[in-house]
Amino acid sequence: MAFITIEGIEGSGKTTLLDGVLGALRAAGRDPLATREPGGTPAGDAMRAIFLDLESALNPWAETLLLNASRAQLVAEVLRPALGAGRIVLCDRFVDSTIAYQGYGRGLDIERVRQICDIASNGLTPDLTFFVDVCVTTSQSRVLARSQTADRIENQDPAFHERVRGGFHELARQHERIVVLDGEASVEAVIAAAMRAFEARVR
Ligand code: Z5A
Repeated sequence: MAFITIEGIEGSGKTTLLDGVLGALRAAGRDPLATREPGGTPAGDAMRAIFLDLESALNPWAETLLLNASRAQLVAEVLRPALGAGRIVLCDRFVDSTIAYQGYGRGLDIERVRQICDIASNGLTPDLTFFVDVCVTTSQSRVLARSQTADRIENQDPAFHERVRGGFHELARQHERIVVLDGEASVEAVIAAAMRAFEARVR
């Protein structure tokens, strides 16, 4: 049983890494579960749609509460049962994203944001977190290459994404569970570095 989260700014390669780690674990005979935030449950997916919709004029605290409503549902409906059954769970984003985006990015009081996250996560903390780090220029060129239309968060200016990236670095300095991976390296190198960290810390 292990709870592993993957963090980073948009386009950093989180989903690519998650797929790579999933494949490596399955090849090793494990049965991991993969999920993501916001979303991962029917109710959470509906909240995700509101959260990303350009028409949603969300107040930053409403945004924070919405993300954490989705999280509370995911913890109760998916994460706790899977971990209780002894599975390895990989989650694309978790509490660190809220601290980085709503705390550092939006500028909300970080202690109050953390208190809301604590209610939603209900004591669940990752055993290991991969922070896939890329610069904002790389992030934006990857996102643009994928699609010309941006969601509500992608639409923020580069300074917002710089603050978010700085927030993830600050969290990595504070928490030993967070492993910083160079997301500018090749896909294969990022996956290999993650698997080395997994074997050293989780196995
Ligand atoms: N959000 C928030 O504000 N607060 C919260 O608490 C939470 C979330 C939980 C949706 O998240 C938004 O929610 C997100 C933060 C906010 N918005 N932003 N920004 P999401 O995780 O669903 O969406 P995302 O962050 O925008 O993910 P993404 O764009 O799908 O990026 P990714 O998963 O990190 O990247 P990827 O899809 O794996 O790769 C992107 C491209 O780069 C793709 O073409 C890959 O082939 C390529 N790639 C990947 N790795 C490499 C390497 N190593 N080299 C070269 N190219 C690569």
